[in-house]
Amino acid sequence: IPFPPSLSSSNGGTLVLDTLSLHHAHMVGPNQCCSVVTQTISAPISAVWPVVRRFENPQGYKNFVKSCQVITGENITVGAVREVRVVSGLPAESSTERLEILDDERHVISFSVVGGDHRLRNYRSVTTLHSVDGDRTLVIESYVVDVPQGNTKEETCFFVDTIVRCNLQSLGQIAENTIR
Ligand code: A9S
Repeated sequence: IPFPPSLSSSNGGTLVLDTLSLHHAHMVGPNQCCSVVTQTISAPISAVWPVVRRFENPQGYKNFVKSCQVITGENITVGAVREVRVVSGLPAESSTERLEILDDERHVISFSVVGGDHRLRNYRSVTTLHSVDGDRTLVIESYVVDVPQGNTKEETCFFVDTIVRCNLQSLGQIAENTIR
């Protein structure tokens, strides 16, 4: 099932519509949910991308991450796996995540969850950056995830949207601070 359904055909011709159908179209199974969160940042891509692209350092802007270790060696390329430790107070302690896309030209990063003690099985997200007026950045982050036993799609999306929104707001503050 293409995502988001109403924007899935590439008939708009604008950059954002093309990007949505290219990078943010997920296969969504019957027991999965998907959503997209956007954030506009008052800093150029050149200030945002260096923060987002660091697969080995998600704690650079994700406040729920306590520490991170890449367990596949020095090379941060597609297939690299990181072990993320989560701050206390969340229904999780660790998450094992695989780098799926790292495109420095198009400013696309994607990872999938391959393990951990949390409830977000088969989580996969794609984050893309888009220049707006040269000096601002539009961040688009979409994801798909299994709906955990005992939860609804709505509850799951609400939980994940909240985390992603926090992450992107933090990213914005950090990038905006680097250009001040
Ligand atoms: O890390 C991200 O980019 C996005 C999310 C939704 C991460 C979620 C999380 O790391 C917790 C914050 C610990 C919440 C995972 C994988 C599971 C959770 O329950």
